[in-house]
Amino acid sequence: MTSSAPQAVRERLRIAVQKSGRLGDPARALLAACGLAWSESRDRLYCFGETLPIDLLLVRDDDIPALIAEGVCDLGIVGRNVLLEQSGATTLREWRPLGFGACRLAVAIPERWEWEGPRSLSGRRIATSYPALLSAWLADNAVEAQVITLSGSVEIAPRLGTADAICDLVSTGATLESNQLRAVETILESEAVLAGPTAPFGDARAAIADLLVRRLDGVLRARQSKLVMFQAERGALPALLDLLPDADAPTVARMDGSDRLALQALCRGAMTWQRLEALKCAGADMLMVLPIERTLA
Ligand code: PRT
Ligand code: ZN
Repeated sequence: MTSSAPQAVRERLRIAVQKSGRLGDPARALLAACGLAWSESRDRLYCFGETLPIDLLLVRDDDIPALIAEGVCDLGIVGRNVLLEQSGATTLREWRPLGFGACRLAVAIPERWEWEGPRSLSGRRIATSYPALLSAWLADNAVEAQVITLSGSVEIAPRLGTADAICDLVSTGATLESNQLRAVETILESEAVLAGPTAPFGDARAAIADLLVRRLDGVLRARQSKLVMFQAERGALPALLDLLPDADAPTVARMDGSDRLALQALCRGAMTWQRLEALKCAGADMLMVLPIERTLA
């Protein structure tokens, strides 16, 4: 890999996306929500952007950091775990967390082990597909252990006797449980991210990337937000606003000919039944929670 490859001047942006696997479909759905549509090449590896000059290259997730570093692609959608494992001190950075593909990279040990903190791993063999992240964590914790790199089926290594513990991705924890392992330390909280170069683009791609990131921010904000609307007596307002600490600049209007107010606010936190009931108790009436289709800041 050469990170110093000369950057070709390009007028279209090329994004690397996982072809199949966990991140492929949600990544394409997210880009489609940003207004992108494509026609696919016959081998279905290249998608030509029809609505914007943004094309997709469909690849294995492990290849994405190198494709960006080599300038083959301009941006990529990849797990933070893969980006950090491969990017070390190179020219890539995380541009945006994307809110899907959440998991954590965790150290897990056999259920029967006593755990007394990272030093319990001293002199042990730890199987992982993330040797760089694990080695850095071991060094940070001043633990000397043997890192065994495996490309898959990491969780069965302790049962096979090829390792004492593992360091792997966990989401529900079901895989660990079915292999009689338990997670004891989280090394990294991960999710899908938009990855790109640290240096700005020096040509037409800069404006296209700006437009894409602005739309992405709008879609992500809309996905996280709900519009909350209700009516209340003026006197109840301070208590109601205290219950909406995540509200973006609430709009308060006086209703004609009365001391009642109509309020609407864009809230980023979850609008649970408990929260609505608390608002009701504090004097909110005619409560409504609406999904947001789109935002543009
Ligand atoms: O073919 P390609 O190389 O492109 O795909 P891949 O098989 O290498 O990757 P894929 O599709 O499995 O994962 C892509 C990305 O999804 C990862 O890099 C993570 O960023 C993210 N992700 C989120 C996960 C998980 N959740 C996850 N649970 N990746 C893998 N797992 C595996 C984990 O390795 C373990 O085997 O699922 C198992 C644990 O799941 P639970 O639910 O039992 O805890
Ligand atoms: Zn992979």
